[in-house]
Amino acid sequence: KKAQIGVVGLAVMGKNLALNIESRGFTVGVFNRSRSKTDDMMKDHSEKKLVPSFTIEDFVSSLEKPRRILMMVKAGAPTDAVIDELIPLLDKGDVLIDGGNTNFHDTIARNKKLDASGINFIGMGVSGGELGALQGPSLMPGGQKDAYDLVAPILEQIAAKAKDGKPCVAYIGPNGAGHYVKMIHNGIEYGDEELIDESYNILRNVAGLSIDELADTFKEWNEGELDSYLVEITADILTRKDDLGDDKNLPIVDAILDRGANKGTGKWSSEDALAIGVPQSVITEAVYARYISMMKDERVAASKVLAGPSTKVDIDKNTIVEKVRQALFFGKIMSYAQGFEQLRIASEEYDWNLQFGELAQIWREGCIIRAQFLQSITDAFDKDPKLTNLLLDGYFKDIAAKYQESVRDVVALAVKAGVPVPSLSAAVTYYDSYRAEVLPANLLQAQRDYFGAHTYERRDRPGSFHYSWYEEQ
Ligand code: NBP
Repeated sequence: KKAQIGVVGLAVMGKNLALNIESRGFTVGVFNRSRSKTDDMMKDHSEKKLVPSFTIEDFVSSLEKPRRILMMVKAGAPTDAVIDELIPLLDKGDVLIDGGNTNFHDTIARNKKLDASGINFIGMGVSGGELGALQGPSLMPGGQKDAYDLVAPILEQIAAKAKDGKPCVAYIGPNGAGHYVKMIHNGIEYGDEELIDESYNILRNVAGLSIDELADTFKEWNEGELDSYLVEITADILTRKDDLGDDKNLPIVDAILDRGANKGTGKWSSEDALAIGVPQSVITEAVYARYISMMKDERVAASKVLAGPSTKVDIDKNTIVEKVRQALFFGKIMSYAQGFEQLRIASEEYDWNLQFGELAQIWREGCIIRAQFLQSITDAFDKDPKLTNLLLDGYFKDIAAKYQESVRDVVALAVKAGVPVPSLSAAVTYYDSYRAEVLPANLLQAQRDYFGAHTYERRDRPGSFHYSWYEEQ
């Protein structure tokens, strides 16, 4: 019997997705460049409906037609190498899915190239890490709609399910739309993490909460409107002790070096925000926060020579915790408002017709940013599918109004204390910019017209004007 779908690339993600698909009753063909991964997988799962192949030719012929192939290999050149090996073996109508963390520009180019030979190409964002892949990830497939329909029955079964039973997968849009949405998901993830990390830093290093008090605080927060996977794991992390060093009572976070790494997807979302002209400051500050954290040696040296504030700030431990909670939620709202604004503008720019409510819906479970909060975003777009900015939805507008005082207090406190809050301050700045009827861009336009004759528009009449700056008045 032929396999109903094939998986190429059996590292942790490919293996777990293949096992997930098999567990839903499908026969899965499996192939990996180096034989050892396939052998290991078959040794551990010999009783399962897996069809191993050891050459790419055998793998392709092990699949029923039209063939459905899921690639889970390293993004970039390895993905191109696998595609180039597969193309001559595939037929018109086959569906090739790239589930790697691929840059959406690459997906647009590959979709176009393959479409010319009649082979469907789906770029699919996969979120949820290795456990998600095995038990139910959030899936963001983009490509030809007909091709999506051919794989939808499988994807719907392997995806995570939200509380209302809906699978966390939906057709995102043509060509690179799926990988774009995954990229924004990852950018939002950077923002969420940075906002949590800044909140932790203020509570620990300005308010002086102990590590146990902090763990309890995050645990409590996870029971309210901040209920989310990232807050949940943060609470757990803060309870854990070092397992390697001499002091087994040392909190593990104090054993871990403060250099924040990244694999580039947050950077991509900021790059595209710049490219298409969207203010995406909360996420971008989160990317910068990782970059400056990497400059550990420079920071250590600078810490010895650069002065901080000399005044001690006075705070009441009891009120600060709730203020930080509100500031964190406010920051999260600004970050998602920017992320969804970017999706809206990208949808026009790249002609994707994205369904924003559906995107929030498929992020409710399975992925790293899963949170109760995403239901409120789904509800907002259900009420008004054409909503220009999340902040204009009644629910979010009211929370922003209610919590703005706290975020102002917390950011002011952090600045006074000399503790960096790049994303929280970007959040309140975005709020104040977005709600500003007048910004000082009038002066900017005068400057541009002065030095470069770039012209300016007027408040009282249409048209563009140039002022005679170099004439005496
Ligand atoms: P890796 O990203 O570590 O990739 C390893 C796989 O790529 C192996 O199967 C390897 O085969 C194969 N490969 C390479 Br490298 N070069 C190849 C080539 N030239 N030809 C054929 N195969 C090649 O694995 P992963 O962590 O399982 O991730 C797979 C994809 O899923 C990546 O794009 C990743 O970004 C994405 N992703 C990962 C996560 C996560 O949480 N890890 C989440 C979501 C998405 P070999 O065994 O022969 O070396």
